[in-house]
Amino acid sequence: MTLDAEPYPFELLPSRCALLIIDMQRDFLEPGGFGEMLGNDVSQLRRTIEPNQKLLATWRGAGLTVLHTREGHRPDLADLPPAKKIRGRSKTCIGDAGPMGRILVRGEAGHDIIPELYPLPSEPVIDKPGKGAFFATDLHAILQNLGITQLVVTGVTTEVCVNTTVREANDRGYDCLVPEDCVGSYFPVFQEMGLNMIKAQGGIFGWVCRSEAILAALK
Ligand code: TIU
Repeated sequence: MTLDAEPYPFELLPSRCALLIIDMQRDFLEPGGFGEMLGNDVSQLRRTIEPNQKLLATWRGAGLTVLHTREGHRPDLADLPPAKKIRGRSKTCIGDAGPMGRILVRGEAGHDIIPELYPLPSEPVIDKPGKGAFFATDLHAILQNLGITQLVVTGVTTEVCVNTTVREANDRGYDCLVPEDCVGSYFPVFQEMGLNMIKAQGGIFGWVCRSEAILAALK
């Protein structure tokens, strides 16, 4: 299956390709969460919900592999680096009480995935303490066990957790395809540059496409 993509067409191998949805969590997408606490406009991310829903439904319908990630920490915060905790000099920080429970703490309402994209029980959920999905997680082992060599990476935010994960995946030998309408940034200029950085220099980190190209290929 050949898909329209930049910098050149992407050869999709469905049985070897997983959909990896990054951090579509209430803390990042809903008012009152961690994202808004950092001073961000969450409405910038919400436009990605509908395209992700369509892609997820089609991907599930084709019987292909889906994985989800969540950024967050143990309730005892033992995996929270002090540098991450104090960065930003905010009055409220990770682990403190917020409007949706303790901010970015596993098990709290704000840490969970938004209902629109909620994982099925059969879909692995990777809890990650960092921005990249490979750092301090079992993601690489799970992908290897499944025979996955390609990733369609979606979610938020484009320049932070999506870019970090794509770079980590690329160094581990995965081909990454990023549908631009399914990733979002709080900052329009970072959205554009975050995608440019992936596809520049002959696809130095991977490919960028529209989700319609993937939907068309799977039909
Ligand atoms: N702040 C920001 O843009 N992102 C994060 O903190 N985490 C993710 O991107 N998931």
